[in-house]
Amino acid sequence: MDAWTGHQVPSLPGSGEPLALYDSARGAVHPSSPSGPATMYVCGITPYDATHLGHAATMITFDLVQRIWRDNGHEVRYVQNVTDIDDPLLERAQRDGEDWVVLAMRETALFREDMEALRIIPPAHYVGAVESIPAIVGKVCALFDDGAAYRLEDGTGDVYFDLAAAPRFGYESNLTREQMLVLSAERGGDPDRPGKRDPLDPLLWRGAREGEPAWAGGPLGPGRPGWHIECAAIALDLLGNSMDVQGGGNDLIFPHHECSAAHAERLTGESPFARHYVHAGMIGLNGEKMSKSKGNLVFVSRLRADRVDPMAVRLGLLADHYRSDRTWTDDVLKTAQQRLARWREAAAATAGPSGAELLTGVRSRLADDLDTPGALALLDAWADDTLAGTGADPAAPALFANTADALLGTKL
Ligand code: 5CA
Ligand code: ZN
Repeated sequence: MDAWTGHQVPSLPGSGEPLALYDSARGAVHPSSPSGPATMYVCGITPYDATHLGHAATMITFDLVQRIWRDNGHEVRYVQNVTDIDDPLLERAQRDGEDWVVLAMRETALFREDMEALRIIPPAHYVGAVESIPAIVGKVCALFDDGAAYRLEDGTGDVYFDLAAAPRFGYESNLTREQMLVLSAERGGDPDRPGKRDPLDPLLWRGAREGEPAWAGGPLGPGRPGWHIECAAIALDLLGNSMDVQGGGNDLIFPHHECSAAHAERLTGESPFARHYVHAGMIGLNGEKMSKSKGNLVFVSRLRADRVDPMAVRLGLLADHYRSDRTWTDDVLKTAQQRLARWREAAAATAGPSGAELLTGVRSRLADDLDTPGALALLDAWADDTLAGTGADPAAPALFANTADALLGTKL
């Protein structure tokens, strides 16, 4: 499907430092040193509701990864999916008496608008689950032929992945089996379902049910794809057997990224599927986790409708480190608005302290696992000094603005 429209990214003099990122599998920060093009797959939305600030924060995080790689001279191959068929979408459509296809189209369109407003560089490939069904069926059949999948013997036609075929299972999340069982039940798995070989075995293909959409599955029979194989199949087809970064929120560490790695690694015989599994923290509201059940979602589109500058939203979400679970409050927004106004004022000055020094500092902070609080502090200090009349570099204000734009996606 179509992505959204990108913006011109200013090029900066020189080049940045290699980007080091925290890898959930190894539990430490390691250099992401792409050889050739840098490849990244980010788990995108399930379009049954509007983009909230949590989605936005995660997309902004990986937008920075792409910006920093580009600043380092890498060609970036970035893929993002849309889970445009899954249980939550069907449940919401059913609840609201709406056609699930129309619901998905509408929310995906709104997401594109939000991403554009937030100046997120679009992925090269923006791919829906539905349009990927033939590819997914191919992968599930390959797993079947390889003895890594089995059909449940209850007449449903449901096909599961056999975790006995994944000896490295658990390396990505580093959780105990007890923790995995709890999270699997909470996050779309079905550990209590009778007939499975292992309670943690993930669904690959759901046989057709009365009243649910279904697609031809060849030897699998009619049905629809499981969630983890969707992301594994799309990434394998567009990025090859392995990639530099697989990204998403930290709610995807288990079971989603663990299972998609297990599927992909069995299909290719290569491990790891991703050289870095990178996870953004969860955004909450006023101290509570932002969730549909609590009804406390803050939508990007609502803020836009209230004439909040998307660049202030961006700065608010960058104010704390991407890996920390953090909350959105009126104060976070107010601080971001004040910062944006101050930066704009400073960018309009006729001279300021050394722009080259500022750029080197910002690049170095961001290369260190996206230390945005550190980068913002340097830009703040430059703006304060400039507004206090310090510094005589006439090229600095333009370089300041280009640095904020190219590396942080913040147009001043
Ligand atoms: N379609 C799947 C991924 S394949 C999915 O998780 N969709 S989602 O709509 O629930 O989330 C879209 C992206 O936003 C995912 O990367 C998810 O991890 C992230 N995300 C969801 N909620 C939050 C939140 N509160 N804070 C930060 N990121 C979030
Ligand atoms: Zn995914």
